Amino acid sequence: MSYQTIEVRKLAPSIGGEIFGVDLSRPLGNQQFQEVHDALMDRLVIFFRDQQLDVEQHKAFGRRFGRLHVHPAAPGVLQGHPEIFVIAADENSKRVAGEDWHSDVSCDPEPPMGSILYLTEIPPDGGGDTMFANMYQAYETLSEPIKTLLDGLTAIHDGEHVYRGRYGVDDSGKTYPHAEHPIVRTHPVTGRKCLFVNRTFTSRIVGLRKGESDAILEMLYRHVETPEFCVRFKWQPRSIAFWDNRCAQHHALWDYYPNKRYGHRVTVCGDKPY
Ligand SMILES: O=C(O)CCC(=O)C(=O)O
Repeated sequence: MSYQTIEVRKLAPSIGGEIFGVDLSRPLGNQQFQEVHDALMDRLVIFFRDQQLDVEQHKAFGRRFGRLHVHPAAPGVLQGHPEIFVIAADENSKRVAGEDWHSDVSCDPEPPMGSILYLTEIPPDGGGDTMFANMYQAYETLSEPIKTLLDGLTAIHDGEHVYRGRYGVDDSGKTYPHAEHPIVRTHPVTGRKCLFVNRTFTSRIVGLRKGESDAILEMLYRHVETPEFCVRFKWQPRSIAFWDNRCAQHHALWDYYPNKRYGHRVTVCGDKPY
């Protein structure tokens, strides 16, 4: 990849790039937008430092990539901004978002293409890193017999066990999304195949006995977490991470309790996986 308007520094061999030369509070010109998009396609997750964004500027950056997604379960806590998903933890938290490996809201029939997280408050003693894993590499490093087994299989992704009661609001009578997706999906931009099951949302493989499904999913979840597929991002106040949910999974480390960590996420809608 060669870039004219930005600089991209790799953070790990196969995933993660830190982007320099962009001020995300201003509208991106067409060439810079294209280069940021290319960097995301190439690195799967891209990072920006020292950005100063208000909520409207954050949403405007997200809209450059597509329609904004409204979370199916989290109550919009920023008045007038249902597209802002608040990421917050402090001494009263019982859990935090993304504590296990996942691809965002994969239980949606059309799961989000990407997520743009902007953190403004970081735990003072360190911690709160986010890990990202490359799902192209996860697929490509499976043995041929396992690839053959998985190609053509689908799995159910369920929101019910993740979201029911989670946000402390009365959700009786509410239904949460669930969807059936191919276990191996094709990225609509790069055309490459990637593994698309995750520990948080995927509940079973269609057509297999429960024991078979559980065993294969556990094997795949462990494979996804292979350290060589990962990059680990250390946040600073006003850093941004923008990840492609179609080909990367992530895991937020909660090793900083009872300290505070705070930010906003804008999520870009995606398409039905194929
Ligand atoms: O807090 C983080 O670093 C990521 C949280 C998360 O998993 C998410 O926004 O999907």
